Amino acid sequence: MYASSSPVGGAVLQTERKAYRQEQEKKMKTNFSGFLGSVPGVVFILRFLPSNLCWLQSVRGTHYRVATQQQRKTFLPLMSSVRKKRKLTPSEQWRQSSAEQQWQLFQNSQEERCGMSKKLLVDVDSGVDDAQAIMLALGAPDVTVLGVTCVHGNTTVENVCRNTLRVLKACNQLEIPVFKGADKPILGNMLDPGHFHGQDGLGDAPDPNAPGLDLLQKENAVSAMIRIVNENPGEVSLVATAPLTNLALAVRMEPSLPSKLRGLYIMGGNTESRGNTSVCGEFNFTADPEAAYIVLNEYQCPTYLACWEFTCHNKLSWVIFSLTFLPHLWKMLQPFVFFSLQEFCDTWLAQDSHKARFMSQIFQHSIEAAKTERFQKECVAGAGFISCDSYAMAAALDDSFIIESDCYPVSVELTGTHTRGMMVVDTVGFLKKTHKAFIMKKVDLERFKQMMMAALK
Ligand SMILES: [Ca+2]
Repeated sequence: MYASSSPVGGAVLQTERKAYRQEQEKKMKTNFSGFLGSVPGVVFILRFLPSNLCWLQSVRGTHYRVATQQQRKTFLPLMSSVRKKRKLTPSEQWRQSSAEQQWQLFQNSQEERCGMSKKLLVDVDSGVDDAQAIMLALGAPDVTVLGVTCVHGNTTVENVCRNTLRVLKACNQLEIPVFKGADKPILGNMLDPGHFHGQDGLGDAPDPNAPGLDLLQKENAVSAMIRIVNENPGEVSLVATAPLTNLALAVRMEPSLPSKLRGLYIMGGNTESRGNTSVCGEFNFTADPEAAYIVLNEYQCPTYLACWEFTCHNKLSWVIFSLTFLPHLWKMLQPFVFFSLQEFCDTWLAQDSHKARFMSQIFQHSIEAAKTERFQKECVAGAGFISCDSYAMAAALDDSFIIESDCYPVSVELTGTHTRGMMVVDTVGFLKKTHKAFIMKKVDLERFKQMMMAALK
């Protein structure tokens, strides 16, 4: 019997997360080989590595930090003086005060460097909603984006690279490495993405001062993905908001890659056969069904899916079209409108910041496209502000974001005339798969709004 929705699904989610972390901790602990001491309040264990480095482990948490031998020499005298509770001479007091400051600086620098921060690797086909997802990550505290890998999808992979660099520039984070990946799906040709995000994928609002492609890394996206995960085993959350070609190629090159991930967060697929690209196909899966099949079957790590219908059901409020067509009337009526009718998207874009102005510029095309009959038909639960990719990102950023999820084995239809690319949810167990994915059902929308607002501050 498979777990269905919460509270069962939520409990399974928590249990599997806990088990996965415990397993990762166990793996880390096996690398240690020594024991040193403790200070009151928080217990620390220092264990030495053969490479003349030592690991500092907070026993109460799950975070591991690295200290050099030189840094160890700095805080070891402090630890011993703190433990000896005798009256200190003025000279010793001065030395202890100095040591305490050094200790605090050491702690802060370690936490900043590799302690509390979540490590993300993002695979995109930017894409205005990819831009929104990237900005969500860059606006979140304690998050390190280790790199952005680009793939075909909403536009050509060259445009995707260009757009991604523009987003990073708007956020003043051009130091984040960007890698170019696959320019077409594993089989067949690139799907026509339509024009929801504009011809260039970023709202057809060009920037004459946009960063050039010379800023791209020389390394290919697929090998970069493998390298970055190998350098941070058990720590990287991989967020995929595009056709899954890069991820599929990566796991074929490095089959152990999924076992080294902290988690995989995907925007893609559908649960009710509702298509936004073909009759039954969601765009990211339909753009490369073989890649989606490989990823859903070979990534055995904790996997979280933000599917098309879910994003529609959890839309945010739009502008009030009928009234914004009449700005003078809207201005007169606004003071008398209940506060609850204030639309999120308006408030979001009206923030006085460079990021908000950038988003207003690139988002205008999508706002207009959303008024079309075609898009209205695509939406499952009526029109609204659906930032699809941001839901997968939010789940990766905040472990408490998902309130309710289904937990089932999933796969992808590869051969149907009308159903190629459709996600398959095995609610009974016909596929005999042991790995199950968490399919998001209910999320903390208030938290989502806060994260979105912070992204444009
Ligand atoms: Ca995307």
